[in-house]
Amino acid sequence: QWDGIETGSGKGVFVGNVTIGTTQSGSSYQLKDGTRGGMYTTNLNHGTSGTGTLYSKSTDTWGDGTVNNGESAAVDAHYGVAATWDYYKNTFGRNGIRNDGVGAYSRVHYGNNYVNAFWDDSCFCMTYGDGSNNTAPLTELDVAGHEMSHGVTAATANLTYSGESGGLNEATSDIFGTMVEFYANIPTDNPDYLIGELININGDGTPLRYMDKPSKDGASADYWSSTVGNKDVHYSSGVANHFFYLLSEGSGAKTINGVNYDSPTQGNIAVTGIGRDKAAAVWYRALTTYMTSSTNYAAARTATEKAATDLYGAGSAELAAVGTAWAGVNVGT
Ligand code: ASN
Ligand code: ZN
Ligand code: CA
Repeated sequence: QWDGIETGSGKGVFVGNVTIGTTQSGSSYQLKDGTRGGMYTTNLNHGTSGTGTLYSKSTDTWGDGTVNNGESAAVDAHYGVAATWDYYKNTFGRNGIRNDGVGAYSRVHYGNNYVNAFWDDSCFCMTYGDGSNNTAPLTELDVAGHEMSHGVTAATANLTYSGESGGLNEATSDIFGTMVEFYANIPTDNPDYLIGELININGDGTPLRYMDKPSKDGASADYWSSTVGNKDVHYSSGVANHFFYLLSEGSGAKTINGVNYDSPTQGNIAVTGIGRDKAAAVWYRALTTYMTSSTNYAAARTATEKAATDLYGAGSAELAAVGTAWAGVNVGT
């Protein structure tokens, strides 16, 4: 499954036991992948600026799965970049975030009690906080895929990060973060349509976001309305996350990998799913071919319909499903 030369052995907080791409330099080993654009992982050691210190040690064994061992979060981050690289490469032939063969690097242990992770185009890097009390790192796989996908969006449609285009930008990250999780399919992270289900960010075991029915988080929109663009981009994203779930899996109740979903639709329209791989192919083509910085929900419908026509044909069931799924979230033409 993996493209890299996995020489190191690691145990992450969330990924568990994994092999990771490392580099031998003299008598030491570095958390630097020999392939995948040379991506590497550094330790900010609670600082908030700079490149951080490249992880380096005398053995090629990293982390022990506990948060007390700072290498464990680094293993998660390092694995997350590899999984995201491989997903885009093997699914779409995309050669890195910018499709230029350059690997992004990751910084872990940002600041103190920092409950977030973020992508930054200016350093072409991604960064993870350690969460509350510095004991709950944000280094879950769908978060890694989410953040790196912000880089893909910036390099393609460049959806403006406010209003409806901002919701589409955020949803694009949730969609591909989720696809990375399904692609990796590791035993410690059962793939699902939930975002951040392992990091316990709410302190009560609930995920950060739900794609089948986004309003379950108490704030996200299930359906388009003329005011949805006034919401925070992490809530206006709900419309597109919901669209993606419906297009993949269809409306109504369903159990996938032991997780129960129940996806409603506007006016109870019945949506038949086309599967997540086809849905992701439609979104990726729309993102990289038709969406622009100012794309709103109505234009996203048009973009995905063009993409589905390109991929599956003008008379295809896939194209019809795209229209029905958008209708199901109240996005007309
Ligand atoms: N983790 C957040 C996100 O990727 C950071 C932000 O607010 N941009 O959406
Ligand atoms: Zn985001
Ligand atoms: Ca997830």
